[in-house]
Amino acid sequence: MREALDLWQQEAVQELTSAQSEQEVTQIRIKYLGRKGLITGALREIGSLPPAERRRFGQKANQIKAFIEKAIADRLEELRQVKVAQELEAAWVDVTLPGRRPLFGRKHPLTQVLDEVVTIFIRLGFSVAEGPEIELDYYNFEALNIPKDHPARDMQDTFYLSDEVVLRTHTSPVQVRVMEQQSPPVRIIAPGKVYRCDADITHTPMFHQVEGLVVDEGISFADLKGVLELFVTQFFGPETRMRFRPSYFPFTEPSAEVDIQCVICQGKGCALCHSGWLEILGAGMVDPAVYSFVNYDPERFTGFAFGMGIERLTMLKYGIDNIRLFFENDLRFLRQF
Ligand code: 2NM
Repeated sequence: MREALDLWQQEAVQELTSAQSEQEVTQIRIKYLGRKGLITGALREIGSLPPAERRRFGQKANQIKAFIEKAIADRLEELRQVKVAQELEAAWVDVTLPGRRPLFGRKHPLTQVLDEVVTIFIRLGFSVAEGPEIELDYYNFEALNIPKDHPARDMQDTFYLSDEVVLRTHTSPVQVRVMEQQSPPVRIIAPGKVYRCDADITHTPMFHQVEGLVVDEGISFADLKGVLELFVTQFFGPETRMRFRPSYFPFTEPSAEVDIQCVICQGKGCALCHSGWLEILGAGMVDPAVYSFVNYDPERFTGFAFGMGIERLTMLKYGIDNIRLFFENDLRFLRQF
């Protein structure tokens, strides 16, 4: 019996050494220390031994029981450490690798230029006004002194949604709406999308405009020239020359088209400008006929207005030769701004 105990101890140690999992260790525990286990059975047999041997045998069996319990606990701890080491190895990360750079977005070049234009006029004391892109014929044409038979109303240029409703062809109707709502002094710009029914090398059916309007007592053409001079020198640079050519708009009188000296050839004449000058905006003194639609007193108030296309301005500033690039969303183009 006592030899058997020694043997079980040796066997238990060997089995634990080769056990590779918690479950295998549990089987070994059951085999030796479970309710029907070998050591448990031996302890239960004590009563059948001669009284003189009971004490020594009991001590011996309990020693071996304690030894196997400790061996089991040690093996479990070893297996746990092996498992942790394997998990750490599997989750290994090289923290010295360079990170993956996130893709950074940026504002569209048209938005950048629109924001820049708006900022310049805000610093000059203008406020920003907005209005609907789907507009009544009345605000888009009628109140701007554009008569029914004017070529600007032609089906070719205007997206008509119904007899009375159009996609606005300029942002001037925003200014009419503001004048209808408030009396002078008015000092506003109206930036936004406008729509014209044409598409060729230089035109897209949707483009962006900024228009400006100043109405007060004593506003003159000199004020218009001063404001536009400040705008042009801030937007294109302090050396930029500017010139006015007489023109015609139904809503201004007198009217002018404004050129800047060519940004490419500085006025010598090149493939872009031919003449040395580039047209950048239209302007004029608001026609008294417009005031009659918004109930302004034309004897008391005068004002100027101007309008420019953001696509054209952006193309001139950055030397872009094709307006479609703005609408293709090719990142190789957009990332350059
Ligand atoms: C332009 C050129 C000249 C203009 C006129 C008005 C209004 F509402 F006051 F009558 N707004 N914008 C105007 C004048 C626009 O764009 C080339």
